[in-house]
Amino acid sequence: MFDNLSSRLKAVAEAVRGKGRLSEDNIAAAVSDVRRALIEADVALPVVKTFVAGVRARAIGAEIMRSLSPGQAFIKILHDELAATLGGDEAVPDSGLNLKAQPPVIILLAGLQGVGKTTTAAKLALHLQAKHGHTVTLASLDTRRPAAILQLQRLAEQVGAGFVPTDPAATVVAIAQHAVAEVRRSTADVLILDTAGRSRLDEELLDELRQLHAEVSPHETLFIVDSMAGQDAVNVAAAFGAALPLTGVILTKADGDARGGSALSVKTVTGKPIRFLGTGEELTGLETFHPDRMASRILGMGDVLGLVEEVQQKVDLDKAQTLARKIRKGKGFDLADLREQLGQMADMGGMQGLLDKLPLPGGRQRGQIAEQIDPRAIGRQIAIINSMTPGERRFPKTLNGSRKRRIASGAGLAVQDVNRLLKQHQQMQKMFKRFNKMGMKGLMRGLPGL
Ligand SMILES: Nc1nc2c(ncn2[C@@H]2O[C@H](COP(=O)(O)OP(=O)(O)O)[C@@H](O)[C@H]2O)c(=O)[nH]1
Ligand SMILES: [Mg+2]
Repeated sequence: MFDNLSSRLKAVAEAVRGKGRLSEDNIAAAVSDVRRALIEADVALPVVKTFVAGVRARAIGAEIMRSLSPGQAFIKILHDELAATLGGDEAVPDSGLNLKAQPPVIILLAGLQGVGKTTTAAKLALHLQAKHGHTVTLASLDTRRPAAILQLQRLAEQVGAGFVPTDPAATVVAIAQHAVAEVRRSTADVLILDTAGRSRLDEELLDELRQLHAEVSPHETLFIVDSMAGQDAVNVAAAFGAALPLTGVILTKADGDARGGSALSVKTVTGKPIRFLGTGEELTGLETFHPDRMASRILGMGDVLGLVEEVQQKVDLDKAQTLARKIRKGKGFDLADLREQLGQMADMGGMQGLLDKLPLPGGRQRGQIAEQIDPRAIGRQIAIINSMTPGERRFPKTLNGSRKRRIASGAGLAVQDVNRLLKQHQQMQKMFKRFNKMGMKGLMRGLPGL
């Protein structure tokens, strides 16, 4: 996702990091590299201008010249400017939507044809039902295409959401009002209205939406845009933004978007934050959008919180919490804990997707890490720990050469494998210690060294 933008900006950051001190000259060079990176990522020109001006103003300010580590300071500036451009720090509820209203809460989805409105309606229903305890009903206002109504009905069945049948002869407003009445009679508390799109912008569509909006007063009016539309998305977003009081944006097909230009442009153009990213055709492919975390991810600082969330969904929460508590209390992280972590990693599978969120440089190093989380390698590490006594797991420093040899042969491996595991464990211990002292920031700084 956004690989092109990400690798270009990471390269700029790397180059700056290498400089001991920043001068006005090398700041100017870095800023013009940033500009080029944004243009190549297909970011809208006015956004490029604002972004570059923001970076330059902050970089030239005393802030960076006086700082002890100008390279780090420049990366921080890039990060903050990215986060601001992607959406600023407006507080968004965990669910990604403002649903605190008298039910039924109505969510209207609008956008061009083929951008993923119908798919997103089902994804949202699944998200709200599975993670936030809502009961969702879907209704289709796409009266021109019977296939579109059927598509939504099938998706509703798949995600276990309610569905209000559409009378293709009725007006869009009448269908919506009927759906609202049906939902009032049901136990559902959220109604998602999927609308028709056109392949191109046209006034008739915008008029229909405007009227619909006025009649049903949705709580959330979300503009759905295809991430790969690049600069085109900007004009469409502006037109929808002018026609409808949008409350947010959902950027679909981010999984296939190497450039990232729409993500950076759409907030500025519509004035509304991205709320979700569509990240695949399957119905679980929806991510809540956090500007700050996305900025870190683009710069290769990792999305550690996103990672934690994802892992939480996949591993045993209790065990993770016990470990977190133990670490927080400063009770060390012994080899028995490591074995548990490794076991969970082996259970998780699909580690490749998680790699995206780790603060790693690309290329070779990423490949090496992918190798390290190879399930067979994890199995070997667990075998080593299994060959130790409980006392040795607790106090690995007590291991001498002959014990290491015995453990290695017990696990069917070489002494080097045992040493490598011990070293890795030491590094993790160090990292957790730093985490205790410095919180999340310390962890972020610790991870790239792993
Ligand atoms: N890769 C990918 N495909 C998507 C995503 N969202 C939707 N699609 C696909 O885009 C196509 C059009 O989606 P649809 O929901 O029918 O668009 P609509 O015309 O706006 O309702 C379908 O083939 C979807 O599977 C996404 O986030 N990632
Ligand atoms: Mg549709």
